[in-house]
Amino acid sequence: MKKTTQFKHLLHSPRLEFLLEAHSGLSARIVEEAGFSGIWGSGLSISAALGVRDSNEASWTQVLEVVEFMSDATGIPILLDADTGYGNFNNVRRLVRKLEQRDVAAMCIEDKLFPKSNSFIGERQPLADPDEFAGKIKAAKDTQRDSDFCVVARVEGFIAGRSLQEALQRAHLYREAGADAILVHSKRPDADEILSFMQHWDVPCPIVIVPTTYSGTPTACFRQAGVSTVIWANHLMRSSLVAMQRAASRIYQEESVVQTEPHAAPLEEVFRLQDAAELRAAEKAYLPEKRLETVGA
Ligand code: SPV
Ligand code: MG
Repeated sequence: MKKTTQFKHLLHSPRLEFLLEAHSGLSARIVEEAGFSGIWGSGLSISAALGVRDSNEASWTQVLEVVEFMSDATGIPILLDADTGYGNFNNVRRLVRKLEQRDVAAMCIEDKLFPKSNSFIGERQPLADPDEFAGKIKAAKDTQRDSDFCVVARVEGFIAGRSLQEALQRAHLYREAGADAILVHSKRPDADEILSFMQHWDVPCPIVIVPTTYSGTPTACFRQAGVSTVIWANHLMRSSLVAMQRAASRIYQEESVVQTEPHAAPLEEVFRLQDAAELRAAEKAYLPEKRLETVGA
């Protein structure tokens, strides 16, 4: 099944679905192997892995390069966090074309201003004019060639300290503009904003949430509230960060890798994740006999 169709089914499945963050080809493959049916191409994690801030410091083509590696490495759909769409409706149109060419199933755009800031930094971030943002959604939907490509519209009203009423109004407007799903974001330590939004959301349009600050809320609450999809947005990047810091400091202090070795993945595991076996087989099929010895096949 096409990745776009897989993602559309995921959004509309009667079960609560889960996406896990990835930020590279390797981490994307790890998400797929763990059993997830989809990947969140996190702007925060991709930026962090590139060593820059989540403020559009990585250009959109640099993000595209990363997501292309992720897409090539996996068979499950990717929802790319495309921030504000990297410009106006015209930039969004070009982005949709490029994502479709790279077999990225869906994109999420948020109603903030370019250059954006991460939602957990600062207070009262400026929001986009809702009508202008709705125009971006319409432009994206009019541009896609594959009818199953999905556009998720992200409402940042709660992040900017706006009311439930405004969040709902924006969500309705974006839905009418053609959004396939609405992502409602919140940075409260509890799920109150999300659950009250869900109580008032009476449209058959899937709702996606990102329980990072309210991760203590039992998942069953989201299921009960009728949420479509949960995004675990940054947990591979943050877990790998801790593991790398530990390893780096230990190796530095001990001037040796002996103690670290047992905690590191064996090289065979790295080769397996890279699918080195496929290359060995291809070499046997395509290289002349006399070259096989030199490549070790
Ligand atoms: C991301 O993962 O980049 C997100 C989610 O947009 S958040 O960091 O919560 O804004
Ligand atoms: Mg982001």
